Amino acid sequence: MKIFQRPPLNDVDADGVLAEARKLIGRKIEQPARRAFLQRSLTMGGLSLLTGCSISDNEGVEAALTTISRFNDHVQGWIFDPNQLAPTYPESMITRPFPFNAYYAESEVLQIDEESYRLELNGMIADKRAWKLSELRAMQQHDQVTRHICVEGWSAIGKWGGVRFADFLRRVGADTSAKYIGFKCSDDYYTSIDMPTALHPQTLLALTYDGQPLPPKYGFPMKLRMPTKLGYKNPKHIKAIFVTNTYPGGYWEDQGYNWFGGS
Ligand SMILES: Nc1nc2c(c(=O)[nH]1)N[C@H]1C(S)=C(S)[C@@H](COP(=O)(O)O)O[C@H]1N2
Ligand SMILES: [Mo]
Repeated sequence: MKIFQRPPLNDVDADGVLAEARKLIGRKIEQPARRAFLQRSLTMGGLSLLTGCSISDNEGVEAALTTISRFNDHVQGWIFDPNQLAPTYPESMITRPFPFNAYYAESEVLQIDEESYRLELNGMIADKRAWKLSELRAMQQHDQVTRHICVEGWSAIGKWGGVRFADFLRRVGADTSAKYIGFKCSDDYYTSIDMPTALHPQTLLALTYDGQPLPPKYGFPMKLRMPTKLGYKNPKHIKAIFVTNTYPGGYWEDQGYNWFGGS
């Protein structure tokens, strides 16, 4: 499991790092509420958590800034803008092999049984009947080739296919005036997202990777794929989805990662 240390503030040029971060991240933050939120959350520890880098030495500061600059170059054009679509790419640009990441090693990836699997629904949803995988496969499927960005400093292009999450939410009668959608995963990971992102046309309940059923390491039987959000916001091995007005947090979010984590 990865643990990010909070460095002592006097070891680093805190003002310099924060000024740079605000310049890079802050530029796209138009809404006053979000600006206030980021100003509150972008503390020194928060910066190291956001970047996943130790900033207790010069090398760490360099790495943190490189990560933020990379965000600036590749991401800032769209990831912090809720009104834009994330870019899509030709299949020739797919990263092979696509990286695996989780809070544990690849050898510990769960093997979920397809026959007994049921997707559970809870909270502000009219029809809470559990779903079989075959029923989800019978809904209209969409494919997209998008970039996944992990705060550990890598990004990769992949192809995911599945049901538009907005279609699914409407089908089950989710209350789309609610604030949050929460996800519980079979590996005890958990996260939550805002309703506008849940309804975003590129948000997919992904059942396939590169045209094949989602392999275990990429989250079988399903993951939520959001090209407008950072990697840790994309839950794999989803076992339950709930709609709520009570802030559900998340595995990394509860350890200081930015909750919004994207557009
Ligand atoms: N269930 C679950 N989902 C998860 C994680 C996890 O540990 N467990 N890690 C997150 C992080 S930090 C990343 S970068 C991506 C990695 O997805 P990949 O293995 O398809 O690259 O999954 C995200 N979703
Ligand atoms: Mo990640």
